[in-house]
Amino acid sequence: MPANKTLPVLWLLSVLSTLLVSPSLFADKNSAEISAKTTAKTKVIFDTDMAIDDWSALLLLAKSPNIELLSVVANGAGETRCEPAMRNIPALLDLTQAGHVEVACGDDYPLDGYFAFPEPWRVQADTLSGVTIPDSDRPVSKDHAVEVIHKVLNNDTDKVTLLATGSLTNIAQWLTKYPQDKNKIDKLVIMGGAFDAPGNIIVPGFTDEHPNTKAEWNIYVDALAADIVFKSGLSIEVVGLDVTNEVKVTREFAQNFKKHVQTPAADFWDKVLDDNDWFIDSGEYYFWDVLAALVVIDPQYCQGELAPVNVQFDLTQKATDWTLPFPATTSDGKTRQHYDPKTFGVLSIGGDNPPAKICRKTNATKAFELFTTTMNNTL
Ligand SMILES: [Ca+2]
Repeated sequence: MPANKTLPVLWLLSVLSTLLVSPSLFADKNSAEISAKTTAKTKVIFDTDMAIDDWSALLLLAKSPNIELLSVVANGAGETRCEPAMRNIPALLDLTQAGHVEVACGDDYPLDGYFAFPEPWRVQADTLSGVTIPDSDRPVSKDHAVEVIHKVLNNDTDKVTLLATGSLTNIAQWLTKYPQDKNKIDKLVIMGGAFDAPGNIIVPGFTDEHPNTKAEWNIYVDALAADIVFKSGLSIEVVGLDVTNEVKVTREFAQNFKKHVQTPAADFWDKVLDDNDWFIDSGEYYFWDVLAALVVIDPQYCQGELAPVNVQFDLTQKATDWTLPFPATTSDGKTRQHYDPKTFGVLSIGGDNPPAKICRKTNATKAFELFTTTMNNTL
């Protein structure tokens, strides 16, 4: 009996002496934990309007070793329309090694107002800029994007990052219908808005006479949705024109990218760049959505400050010149209203909304490098 009692004591002494002479055991355990944390993938729901810059953001997310892409949703209020988006998203995913991704679409029109992207841009978005890729057999959900966002969030125990690179229509509708889901969100990264930088609504050859000099397109097409989002209390990071102006797509970048092409995703993107050489030469093409995706992949790409963001929208009695054949009622059954195009969707710092992080600076050189290497990885 005495011998048996001494065994645990001896074992404890042995363990203690091992630990005392082997501090590396602690170090190894700690570094293993740190390694596990740093290699944990960020789970992402991507809300996109599937225009030229969204395609590269989608491929980048799907190919990033740091990202687990849970869902990709679109709507018809942004640049693309639902039907082509539901064809193009699965087809682009097939150019990557992505596993199952929930794909769905939402409403065809913004929450309110009568504003839309110029029709030629929408045609280009719907047709992948004329670059053909095979159709996919991946399933597409028949459910509304809002229901799919809710389902995906509730199927997962981890917190999820939202990335929105189109109108905020889906996100606003989801927040309104399922406010209890907010605690499942790590953060929402938005490509949209302009603060000190000029807006981008006036585009030569398309919208020359437009009176709005301050808004950015994603906020402009559905400012009521943006207002709901900025009031929500979600942790928000805003990748607006102030910071995306640092990541202009140049001919030098396109030529360098071409030299590195070695995957189907990169090959597709190289063809898109070839077809858009006029856009690159115009000096008006920036990595808007790509930078927002990079902020999701690595927060260092957003350096900025916290501030409340106010969204402007002013009712008017005058029907706008840009009135399209929108339905007279909104999706929640109210009469669709007219707003002043001059001020619609203008963001400003101030007001009572919870603070959001405004991205002001990034590392453009590293951003382009990481984009090129990720698009060409063969993981
Ligand atoms: Ca977009």
